[in-house]
Amino acid sequence: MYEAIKFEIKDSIAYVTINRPKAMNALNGQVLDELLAAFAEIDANNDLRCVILTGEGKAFVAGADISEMSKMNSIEGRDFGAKGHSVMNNIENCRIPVIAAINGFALGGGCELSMACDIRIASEKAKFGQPEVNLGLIPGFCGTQRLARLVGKGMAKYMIYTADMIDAAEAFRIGLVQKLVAPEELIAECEKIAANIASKAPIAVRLSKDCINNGYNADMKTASAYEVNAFGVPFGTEDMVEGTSAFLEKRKAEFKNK
Ligand code: CO8
Repeated sequence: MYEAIKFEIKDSIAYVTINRPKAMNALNGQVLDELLAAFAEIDANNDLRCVILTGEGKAFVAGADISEMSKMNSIEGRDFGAKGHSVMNNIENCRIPVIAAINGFALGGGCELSMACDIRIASEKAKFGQPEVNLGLIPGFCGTQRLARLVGKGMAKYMIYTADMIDAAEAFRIGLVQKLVAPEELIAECEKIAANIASKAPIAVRLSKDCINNGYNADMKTASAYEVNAFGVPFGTEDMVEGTSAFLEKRKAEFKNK
């Protein structure tokens, strides 16, 4: 069913791997369609707890497919941009956390894809950049917005106007990635983080994600009201009873997503 991506489930973790290594995993229409399908499957599967998104070979994703874009007119370009936005929004709003395991180049649409994920863990060999102005384009998968929100307006403008590539250490320094690891340890480290998240109360993780995503762009009063309401939701759930009882009984909680 999937050709341009690989989609696997092990235990409660979904693995999505962009699989066009000969084209540096460039995002063409087919990859975007398959990502939409995979994340719809993930959202419909109540047994999953975390997603690891990575790229096959030496790139995470080296951007949108330049060859495909070079033939588009402005309406097709707009439609392609809209599809990219749907993918990024579906990942950002996925019911469960999504970890980007950044194994190599994360450029243009690839950097934007990583920014739609909840957490970015990078190989020490990864490279980041928004090189669109080199091509007469602008970041079109919401990079102008997400990059500025993640690293601040000044650094986002510097990266986008100059198109300079930055290395993994610099990406870590500016807060674009949360952790750097040796290349051979990347997936194992992401699995460790995913397993840790999977051991927590799923409803609480989901509500926390909701609050951060929905509150981040709202004013403090609205965001605070959102959190107050979300805080009330888990009261009385089986998992809240289990979590609080386990603490009081000095044992490890076993959550059921109920
Ligand atoms: N699209 C299509 N093909 C690509 C892309 C890409 N983004 N990146 C690499 N490839 C292909 C190359 O053409 C090459 O193909 P072939 O073997 O057939 O010649 C193959 O992948 C291997 O690439 P290189 O030989 O260039 O490998 P290097 O190791 O020398 O260099 C780089 C790797 C640095 C990653 C280099 O390939 C590169 O600079 N790639 C382009 C990076 C780039 O400019 N990305 C931004 C693209 S624009 C974008 O992402 C816009 C997002 C928003 C879209 C909104 C739509 C409206």
